[in-house]
Amino acid sequence: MTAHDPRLDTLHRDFDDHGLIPLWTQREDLMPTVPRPSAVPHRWRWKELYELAARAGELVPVGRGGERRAIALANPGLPGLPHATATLWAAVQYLGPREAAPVHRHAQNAFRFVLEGEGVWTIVDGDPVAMRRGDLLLTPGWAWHGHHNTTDRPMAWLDGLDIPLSNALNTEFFQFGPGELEDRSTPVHSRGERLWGHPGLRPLGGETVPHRSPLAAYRWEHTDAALAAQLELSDEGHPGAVAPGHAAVRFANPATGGDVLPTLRAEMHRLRPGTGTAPSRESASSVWQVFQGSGVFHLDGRPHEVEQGDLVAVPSWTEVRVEARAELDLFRFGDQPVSERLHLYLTDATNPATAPGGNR
Ligand code: GTQ
Ligand code: FE2
Repeated sequence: MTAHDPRLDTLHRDFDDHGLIPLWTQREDLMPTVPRPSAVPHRWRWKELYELAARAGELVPVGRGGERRAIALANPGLPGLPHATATLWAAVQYLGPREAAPVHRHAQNAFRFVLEGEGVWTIVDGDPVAMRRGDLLLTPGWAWHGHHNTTDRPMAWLDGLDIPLSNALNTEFFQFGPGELEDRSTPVHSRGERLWGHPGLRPLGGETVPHRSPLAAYRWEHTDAALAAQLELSDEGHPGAVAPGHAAVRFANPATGGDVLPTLRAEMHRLRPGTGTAPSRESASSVWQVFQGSGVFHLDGRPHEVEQGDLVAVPSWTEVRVEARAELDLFRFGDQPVSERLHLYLTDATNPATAPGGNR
């Protein structure tokens, strides 16, 4: 068999006619030596996002059918798709004064992270959960949820979901709830927080399912205090921070210590001004949002300046290095629980293919 044998062209055409594709023409794309995502590293400016969301607020009603005034980050490497990375949905959701988003539920896992504002309650399986600046709010798969704005000001926040993953696996299920939100009460603390929101204390009567955090809200005052304490301890010479000047926490299911959602990990990082992270890669994708401060994301060596609210997509195996200009608080979420649980999670330090005697 030679490359010039005309029978080879005929064979390839016949493959095509029979719904077949040979490995040898596509091996490098199908099975690259390291992940080569179509999604690209990218930054979105919060200022621009917010302004566009506000315009949608004037023109687009929230209601049954469309369900949410949510505008997704669309990765330029995935043209036409509302995907931030191959697996992650990240959107700005905008709710005008006194507006309500109808109750529904779906198999996809969701959370909200609040950059600014307050006065919206999200009702998760009948438990009203206040949304305030710096809070992480969970909506696990199949939980009923609707949101309502109790104020005369609009509010916008970040939604994170595993929609693209669910699309890839074709595991999408969705159900409408009653049109009207049944409970418009506005408690400061949700029932889940009253039961589970006390550090180190597990309620003896608390019922849980292992894959679902019983806590729907992670409050900024706790996250902030945890990060501040890590930095203080590290100043005093004690271990605990990731590195000098770099504190970080993972949001955890208080019943299991595991990730907050089966498919999504969430973290908060604090970097002192002038500090930076070591460059790293992993076989998982993330989206970062600047909660406060400013800095630079170096993504595969290219610098992207960021300020408050800006969002950054980091596809699998992108090299990331973060530098803080002003003290930098960063929210991050990613699909790490998926690759970890499937034993597919590698970093540049643990990639066996870089061992001697392997790849050229
Ligand atoms: O708030 O329920 O950004 O169902 C995408 C899908 C938000 C939500 C999104 C959703 C929601
Ligand atoms: Fe939803």
